Amino acid sequence: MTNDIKVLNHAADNIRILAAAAVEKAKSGHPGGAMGGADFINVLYSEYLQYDPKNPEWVGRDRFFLDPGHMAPMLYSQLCLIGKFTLDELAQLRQWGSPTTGHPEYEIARGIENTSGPLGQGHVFAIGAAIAAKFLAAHTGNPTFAKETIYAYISDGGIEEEISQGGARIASSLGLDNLIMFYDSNDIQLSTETKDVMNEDTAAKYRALGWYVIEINGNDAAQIRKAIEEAKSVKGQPTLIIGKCIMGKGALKEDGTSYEANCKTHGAPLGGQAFVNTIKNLGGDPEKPFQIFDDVKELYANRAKELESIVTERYAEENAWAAANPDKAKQLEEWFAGKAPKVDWSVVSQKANDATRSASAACLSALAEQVPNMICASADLSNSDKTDGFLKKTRALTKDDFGGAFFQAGVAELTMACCCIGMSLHGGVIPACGTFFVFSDYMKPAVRMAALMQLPVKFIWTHDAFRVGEDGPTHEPVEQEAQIRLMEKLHNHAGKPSVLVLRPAEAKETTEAWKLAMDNMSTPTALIFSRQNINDLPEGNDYSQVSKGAYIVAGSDENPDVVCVASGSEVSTLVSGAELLRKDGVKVRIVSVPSEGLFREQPMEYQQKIIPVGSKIFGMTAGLPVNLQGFLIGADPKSKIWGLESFGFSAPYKVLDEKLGYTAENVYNQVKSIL
Ligand SMILES: Cc1ncc(C[n+]2csc(CCOP(=O)(O)OP(=O)(O)O)c2C)c(N)n1
Ligand SMILES: [Mg+2]
Repeated sequence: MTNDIKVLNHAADNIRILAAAAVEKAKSGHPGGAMGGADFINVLYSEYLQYDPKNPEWVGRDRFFLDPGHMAPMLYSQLCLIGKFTLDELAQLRQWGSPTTGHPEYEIARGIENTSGPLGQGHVFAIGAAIAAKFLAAHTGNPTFAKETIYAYISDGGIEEEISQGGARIASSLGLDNLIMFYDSNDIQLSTETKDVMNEDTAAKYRALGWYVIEINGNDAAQIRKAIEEAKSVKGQPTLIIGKCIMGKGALKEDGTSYEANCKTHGAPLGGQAFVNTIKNLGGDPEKPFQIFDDVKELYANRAKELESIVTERYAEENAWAAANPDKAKQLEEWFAGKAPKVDWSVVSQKANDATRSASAACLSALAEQVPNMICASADLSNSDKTDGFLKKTRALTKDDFGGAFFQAGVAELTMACCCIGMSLHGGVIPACGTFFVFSDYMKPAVRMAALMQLPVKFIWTHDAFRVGEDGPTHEPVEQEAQIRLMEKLHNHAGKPSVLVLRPAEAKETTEAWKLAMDNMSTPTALIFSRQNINDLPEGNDYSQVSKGAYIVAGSDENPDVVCVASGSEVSTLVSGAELLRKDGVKVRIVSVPSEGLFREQPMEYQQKIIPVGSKIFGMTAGLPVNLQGFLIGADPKSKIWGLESFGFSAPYKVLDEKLGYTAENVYNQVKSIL
């Protein structure tokens, strides 16, 4: 329906009033951007965004991703107009226990697909969601996914963040014509104006990247409407609508002069008389600003009716498809239920003494065959991070063919991670992505967001230690494991370690680690694998114990003189060191710890059984000693950890093992020194 522009403007003013009032009441927040963007969000929600007011989880809905999460007051105010939040809740912005938090992450029941606190990530989440929609359209044939539009809202900050380059490249190369991004170009940022920091031609930049670009006045409802219409008809390209917006539109200062286009309105309440003047100027009541105007109520009541008939039609199409494809329909339901997939792991056979990255490839190969909604990605390292185990069983996603399941992300680790997060936010798919462990540094901000949002993205990191020595210190992870293991110590709001971090000791442990990763649908999982071959653990090892995070390796002695602790390939170094120690009559227990976080979740009784209080501990890690220092609590004071305390060195890995003390002989010497 085409609404009267006057009513649309009134509704946008209503959003401006609500956003400014919520920030004023909270005494903190961001009114300026929210007031400038109100016209776009209002036209989108009153005329275009397709969703089911009665069924927020509807799989075929359009999705709106707000990259500048600081503009949440705009989104909350809009969501008040469609009944997802009450005005009372809006008035509780940013307060303890209130549903209207600062920078909300996601809450689909309330109509929040995502807002990003860290600028830049949010619009790339949208790009990931658009990939997921294309994937589901191709893999299910359900016509609803081809009708979905993913809307992203980006601001100056997001355009400036480097990730926008990666996101724009991917959206273009995959021809994401289901993606419409609105750029709120208001020339103002937090502490500067855009002219102080950029002189690019953003329209030309996106055109050069292969986008369809439309430039409009972002506060003009008629132009916004026309631009969205045009964008929806574009085929084969994503669209960027650049809207010149006025920061703090309608705002007045204390003295009644214009408060528009002023940095000060970015992140602080308008304040006192300025607030009063502004609300009056926008047609509101400064005494009672939390109100919805009658004509605005009517505008959205009409839209609700319209949506009813839109979704009735869409459900009819979906039902016809489901009737013709009952098996696929059942499968689709399971995919969106977020349940762990059923996998027959018995088909995975591991080669003796293999590198864990190759063992991971064997698992990925089985997953490609058995988990039809899994998408695996690599940042241009598939043959090295061994995600090619997956790729060999499918094909890469391309602009013209989303029938494959491998996402070639190019060399852009943060972008890749954010795309995977966006896929997960969309729902219906299980994303995984791989690169070298040292480049996890490029991905941390996204891992943190996945952890905070409890999204089951699988991060595959290979080349786990200094044993990539020939490439030199730049490529040798040292502190990365300690960093990522901090995420195991950081608990999510459900009380669980926010990331499950697994570094298996050898090939068969790798299968167990992948099992745990696939079963874990409530947090991200990090899988850390070796480049080099590793000797298998002794015969008779009980691999079912891997799920406890730490366990006693087969061949360990009763009543040990020393408990040796490690993860990854250092476990096999301990095993060979133990052979030397036993020749001297030393009794050794070896504990493999793929995940200390998981171990600490076990009952105290179990923890005590594996590592009794007062034990003499010798730990060995190719990372910082802090990786294992938790095991020294309550241990014999002579206990020690052998770790790496500097950057790596350039040399073949076997030489580095010798030079840095990762040998059976050094295990022998170190243990002897503490007995
Ligand atoms: C990655 C990241 N860096 C810095 C910030 C802090 N920050 C929040 S908003 C902002 C300025 C953003 O300006 P713009 O995107 O133009 O928003 P507007 O001022 O127009 O509302 C900054 C630096 C952030 N949220 N995320
Ligand atoms: Mg701005």
